[in-house]
Amino acid sequence: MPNFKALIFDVDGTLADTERDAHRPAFNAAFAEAGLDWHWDVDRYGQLLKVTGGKERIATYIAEEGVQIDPSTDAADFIAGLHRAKTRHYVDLLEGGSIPLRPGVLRLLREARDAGIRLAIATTTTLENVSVLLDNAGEPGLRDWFEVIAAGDVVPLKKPAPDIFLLALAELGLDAADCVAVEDSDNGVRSALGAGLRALLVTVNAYTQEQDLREAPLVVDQLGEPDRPARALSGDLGGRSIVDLEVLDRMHRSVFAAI
Ligand code: XBP
Ligand code: MG
Repeated sequence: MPNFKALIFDVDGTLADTERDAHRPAFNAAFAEAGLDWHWDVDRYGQLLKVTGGKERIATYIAEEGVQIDPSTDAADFIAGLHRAKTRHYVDLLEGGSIPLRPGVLRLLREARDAGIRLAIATTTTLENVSVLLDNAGEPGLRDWFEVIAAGDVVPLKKPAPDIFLLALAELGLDAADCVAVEDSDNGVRSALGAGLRALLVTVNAYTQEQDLREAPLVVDQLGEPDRPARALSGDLGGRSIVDLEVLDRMHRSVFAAI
């Protein structure tokens, strides 16, 4: 039986590769619908990912490009309207079922659930977006596997601030030392560590593989499946070829034993 009680997952980039092929096209569709000539290609979007949160990302783009907004419109309302349209496009896209969970995600969730490990989410994106991802992941009822879904604008500050992980911990009623967090990015690592979640697994993706993730005790390319071994980029899989509860338990014990 693992020594930790809950797993807290990030969503975008961690549960699924949503950024490049779902969030990005949804932003572009919203811009086109609003008659804007903005287009975020894969590289530009990668730069903009330094800012978490869709509304915050649009505001950053406006500032960086020096875009002039009609002075008769309230900038926050304008951004919120674009973001609502973006969410609509995102939901449409995911309802089409085109974004699968990353390798090993369902396997690890199932193993944790069967072992009585509690499951939670701490994400910057909206509850609507989390729900549509989980509801279209090919596992009926998957959303209900998560006891806590902390998402979006419910906290004052988004990642890299620790607020959303602190909220997930409060809703679980657990100390950080009783949990393992799973993230994909440097902003997520800072957020989790800021909340005291030192037992932290990072599964990188194309947008985050070059980031400085040294503070995480274990970094892998993906969680792995029996026919698709996981590779440790830093830290130790202890000779195993997939990230399972045994790997996470060893990582958790070594992090908290070191205190
Ligand atoms: C995810 C994000 C999100 C999505 C867009 O960060 O930054 O902003 O890109 O979501 P993390 P919204 O994985 O660290 O939580 O447009 O719904 O904000
Ligand atoms: Mg992420």
